[in-house]
Amino acid sequence: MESNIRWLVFAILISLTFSSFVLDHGALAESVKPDEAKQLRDEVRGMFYHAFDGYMNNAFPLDELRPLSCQGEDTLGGYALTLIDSLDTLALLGDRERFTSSVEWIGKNLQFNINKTVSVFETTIRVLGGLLSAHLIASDYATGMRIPSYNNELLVLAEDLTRRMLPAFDTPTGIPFGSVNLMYGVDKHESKITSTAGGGTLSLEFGVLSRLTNDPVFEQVAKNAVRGLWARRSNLDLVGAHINVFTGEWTQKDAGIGTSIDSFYEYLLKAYILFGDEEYLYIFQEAYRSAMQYLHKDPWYVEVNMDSAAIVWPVFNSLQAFWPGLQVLAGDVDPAIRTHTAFFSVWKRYGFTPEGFNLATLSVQYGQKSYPLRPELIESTYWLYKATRDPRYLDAGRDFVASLQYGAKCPCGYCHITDVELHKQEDHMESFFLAETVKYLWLLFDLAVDSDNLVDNGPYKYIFSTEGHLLPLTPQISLARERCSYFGGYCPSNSTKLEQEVLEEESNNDDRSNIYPYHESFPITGLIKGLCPGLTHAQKYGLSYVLPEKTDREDVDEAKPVVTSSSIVLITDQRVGKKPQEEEGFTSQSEPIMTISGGSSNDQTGQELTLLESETDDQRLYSS
Ligand code: DMJ
Repeated sequence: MESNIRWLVFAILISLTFSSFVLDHGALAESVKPDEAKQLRDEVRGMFYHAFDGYMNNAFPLDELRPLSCQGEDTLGGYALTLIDSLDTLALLGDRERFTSSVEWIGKNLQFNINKTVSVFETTIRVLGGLLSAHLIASDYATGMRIPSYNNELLVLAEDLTRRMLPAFDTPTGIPFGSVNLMYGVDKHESKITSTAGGGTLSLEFGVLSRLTNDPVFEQVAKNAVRGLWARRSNLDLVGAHINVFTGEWTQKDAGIGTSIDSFYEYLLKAYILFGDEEYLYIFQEAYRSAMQYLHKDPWYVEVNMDSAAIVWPVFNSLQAFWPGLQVLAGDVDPAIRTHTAFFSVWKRYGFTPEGFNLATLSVQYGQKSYPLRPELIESTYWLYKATRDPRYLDAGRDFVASLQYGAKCPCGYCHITDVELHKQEDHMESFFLAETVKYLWLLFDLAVDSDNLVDNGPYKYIFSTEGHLLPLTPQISLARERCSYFGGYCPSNSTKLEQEVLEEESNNDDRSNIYPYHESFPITGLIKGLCPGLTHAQKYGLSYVLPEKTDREDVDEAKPVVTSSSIVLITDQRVGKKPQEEEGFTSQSEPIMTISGGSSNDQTGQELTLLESETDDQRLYSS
């Protein structure tokens, strides 16, 4: 009973705060008009060059810029990281001159035969992804940015780099070590603990490399790592945050959509869209459904124990903010809109999003006060604007620009904010500021102006890697080209139909009560251009979903898999709306290690909310 009350209080507090934030938001000035959107786009371009030139003049060829002191620092491998991460943004901005000179410099000067131990995850998403996307642009007439003298130098580098990372995958689980030495392989003292995002966010880059080199090994090891992680999911279809790559035991059992896990979900869906590999889709659908069941406290998301679903961290963390963008890609737009509004309310409150915002105390989470120029909320804003064309997303964009210009701009670039309450600047600029943050901002406003850019009006549909790198659905890469995707771009042009027409046909043709409601209630005009006609949802995706009869936990294994189509798979119990007992409060059998007392200005209850977990906040590993 007491736990029920606690849960209720928690929910009421969140929704009260949420509505007051929304009211604040409603008090905004006039909406962004086309002229202002153009000005903002140009301002964002100026932001890019302030930071890029600052890096080139003061830090290059070191990895990253120290924008306050106008110096550089090696932070990853000592290989001009920020330049590599910026390449496709240069191309997107149409800067042929700098794109060409940068590609040429990298082709001539970069080498990976170096005695450096690097993160497999960071190296993959920032360096390998940066090289591959630039290669695909520089080598292709259709992009309008082909470099005549280019001779696959970046692809050669990408392959060399990835081969140097392969020793990391030599583990009993297939899940790679977190770090590898580029010259000597994995050090014998290397930690065997890695994050789920670290092991499960390699499939796009490794898959593209396989398709460009005709060597399947890269794609195979990355997929094997995903299988290794997914095979160890809990009975609730949740994954934890950290795992031992040798024993396969979870060393951190907090499940969530943010820190340490985020891009694991992202790459499941994107790997399916890019490669047409249905195994990724099936895993995504199960993982997504479970996330929405256990982690989603509409409109927020919490972290729960992966086995019991008991809430352990009622905290918004800034890495979660990519999720609404992913939901747009998945076609689940309604919850994305609500969640974006909630997350943006945190930005409005502080002018930036802190790394953590506690939903129980409604304050910045202790030890998580900084804003390191992250792109996630801006990325989701772009996707939601693309999907809905609702001008409120442009207004949000204007707020992002204002905060960055007034709060983060510093002499040679943009500074991290160490404390969102005090707006204190720190002398560091992560390379993803140029790879992602500025890129998504520019794309947002360009979409409002004329969308005449490579992504929105180019020769291919593009998938963004988790570092914002552009990976095109070209015939060479995408085996999905014959199928219909949410992009609708692969339907023969004379056979596309409006979403609504397809839905109507489907509802006439089959019993949709058993089908996962992917296509229901789209308030979308921008993203989904058309779907191939005449196919049911099941035919399009080669699978059907059947709700099992039994819903008790003990019965789950018996309930899955249910094979219902000739071409494969599954699905299990949906148990929609049913919460496990422990989720209703913050109680469990283990000893509490931290308590948060009520009494913040927004918490009128004085209730004590107890957080449970075996690691404190500060002890947790974070992915970038
Ligand atoms: C980037 O390196 C990537 O977006 C990654 O997926 C998460 N962390 C940073 C941005 O916040």
